[in-house]
Amino acid sequence: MGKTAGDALMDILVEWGVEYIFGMPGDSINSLMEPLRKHKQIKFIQVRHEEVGALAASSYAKLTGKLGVCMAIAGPGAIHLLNGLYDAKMDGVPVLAITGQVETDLLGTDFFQEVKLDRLYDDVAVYNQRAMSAEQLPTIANQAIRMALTHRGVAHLNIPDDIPRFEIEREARVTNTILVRSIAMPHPADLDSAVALLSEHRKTVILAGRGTHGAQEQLLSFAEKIKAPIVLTLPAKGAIPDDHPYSLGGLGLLGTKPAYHAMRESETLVMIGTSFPFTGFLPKNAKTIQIDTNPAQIGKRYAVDIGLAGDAAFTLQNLCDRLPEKTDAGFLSKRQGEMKDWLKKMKHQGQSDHIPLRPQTVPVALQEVIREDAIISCDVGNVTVWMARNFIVHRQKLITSSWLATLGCGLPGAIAGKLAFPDRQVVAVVGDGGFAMTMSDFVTAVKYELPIVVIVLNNSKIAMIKFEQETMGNAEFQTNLLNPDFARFAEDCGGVGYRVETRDALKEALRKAFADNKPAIIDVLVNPNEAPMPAHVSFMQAKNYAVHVLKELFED
Ligand SMILES: Cc1ncc(C[n+]2csc(CCOP(=O)(O)OP(=O)(O)O)c2C)c(N)n1
Ligand SMILES: [Mg+2]
Repeated sequence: MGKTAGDALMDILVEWGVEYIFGMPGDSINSLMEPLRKHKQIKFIQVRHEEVGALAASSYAKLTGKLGVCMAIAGPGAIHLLNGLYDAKMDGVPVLAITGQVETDLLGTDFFQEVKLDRLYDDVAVYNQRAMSAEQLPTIANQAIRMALTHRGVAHLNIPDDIPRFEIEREARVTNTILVRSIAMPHPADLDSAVALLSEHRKTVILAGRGTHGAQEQLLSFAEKIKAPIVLTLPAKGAIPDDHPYSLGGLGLLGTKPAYHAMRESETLVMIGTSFPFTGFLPKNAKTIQIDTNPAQIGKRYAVDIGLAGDAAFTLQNLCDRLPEKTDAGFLSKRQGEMKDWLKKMKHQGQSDHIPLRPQTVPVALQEVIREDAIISCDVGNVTVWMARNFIVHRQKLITSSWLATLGCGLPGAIAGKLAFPDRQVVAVVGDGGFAMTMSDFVTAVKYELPIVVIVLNNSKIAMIKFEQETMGNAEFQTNLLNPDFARFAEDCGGVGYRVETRDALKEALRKAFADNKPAIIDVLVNPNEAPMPAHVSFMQAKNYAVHVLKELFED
C-alpha cells in the first residue's frame, strides 16, 4: 500500500524540522489531523482562536529564525489566521499556513464553508497554492517551505479535505528539503563610493534596522571605526545592548531625545537593514548610504546617495577593513553625554512611587528581576513606548508586531517563546486593550503548562488613542475600557493572578511569578494620563494639545 498524501506531508514537515503547529482542528482538516496525530515529532498546539495560532507561528519565526507553522479549517478558521499572517509578512519572517478546503468534487459549488482562499491569501503570501492531487502535495509542500524561508514570508497550502486521504499511487516526482543560502555582496564600485564618503570628516550617524540582528560585532566595529553613534529602529531593539556607549536608543515617537538630535545634526546617515517609515525623523540634508540585502529596498522611501546591496555583516566588515580610523569623536561624545542624562531620566521616571503608578515603573521593575537571556513579547499601544524607552535590553530578546502593529500580539508571542525556549523566562508585556483581544488563549498556556508571566498595564483605557486624539486637538472619545478582573481571570483559568498598585507589590509579584513556574497574570494599575510624549514635541502638537484641553473644559 502506498503512503497517503497526508502522511507524506507530515513526513516532509518533520524533515524540515517543524516542531510545532498552532491551530484549531475541524471539518476540512480532519484528514490532516489524523496523520498529524501519528507523527509524534510534531506537537500540535491547540489554540482557542486561529489568530493566536498565526501570531504564535509568526512569533516563533521571529524568535528562532525557523519556520513557524499554523493550520486552520477552510472558511472561518482560515480567515481568522490572516491577521497573524500579515504580521509575519510585514515583519519578514517565514510562516507556513496550511488551510483546509472543501473536497475536490465540491469545489466551485458555493459549498458549506467554501471560501476562495487562494484569492483571499493572494496579497499575504509569497507562495500560494491549492493542492490538486495526492502526488502533487509533497512537491508543493517542499516548495512552499522553501519559498517561505528564502523570501522570508508566508507560504500558503490550501488542501481539499479528500486529498490527504488518497494514496500516492502514480510515481510522484521526487523533491527534497534542500535549502541553499547565499550572501549578497554589494557592487565593488558602490563600496568604493561609500568608503570615499565615509572617509570625509563629517558628522555621521548610523540607523540600524532589523537586518542588523546577528551582525552585532561588525556593527559595533564599524561604529567605533567611524566614531558614529547608533540609533536603532524598534525591530532592531536588542541588536546591540541598549546601554552600550555607542547606542542612542530608538527613533521616532517612541524614540529618545539624543537620537532625535543626532539625526537633526548629522551630515552623513548610514542606514543598515531598515526601511524606516517615519522619514520626518530622518535628516533633511545629509548624504545617505543605505545597506540592504534587497536592492529594491534601497531608496524606497528616502533619497539615498549611495546604495550597498549586500548582507549587513559582510558589507560592514568590508567597510571596516578599508576605512581609516577616525580620530575626531566630538559629535559622538556630545551625543553620549546626552544619552547618559536621558537614561538617568528614564530610570528616574520608573522609580516614581506616585499612585496610580506611572507606567514607566513596569519596565524598570522588570529590568531589576529579569534574567539576561529572557524573552519579552511586547504588545502594541503606549505599552510599546514604555518598553522601547524605559526597558534597557542587554541580552534579552524582545519581539513585537513591528510593522502591522496589531493589538493582541503579546500573549501569542509569549506562548511561542516558552515553547521555543522552555528554559528561559518568558514575559508578555501588554496593555489592557491589547490583552483583551487574545486573552482567551491564556488558558492555552495553562493547558500546555507554559509558565509565562503576563504583565498587564491596566489603565482602563486605550491610552495611546486618547493621546492621539488629544494631539490632534480633538476631545477624547470612546477610549475608556470596562475591564474584567484580570487576576481573577488568571485564577479561573488555572493560573496565578496578582493585582498590584504599588511599586513594592509589583516587584514582589514579579519575583513570585518567576519563581512559581506557573502561568501568571500580573495586573498592574497604572496612570491613564501619562502622555507618551515624543522626544521632540512639535509646535503643532503642543498647540493641538492646548486646544484639546480647552475643548475638554468648555464642551458639555
Ligand atoms: C487590531 C488593532 N486594532 C486597533 C489598533 C489601534 N490601536 C493602537 S494602540 C491602541 C490602544 C491600545 O490600548 P492598550 O492595549 O490598553 O494600551 P495603552 O495604550 O493603554 O498602553 C489601539 C486601539 C491596533 N493597533 N490594532
Ligand atoms: Mg490601556
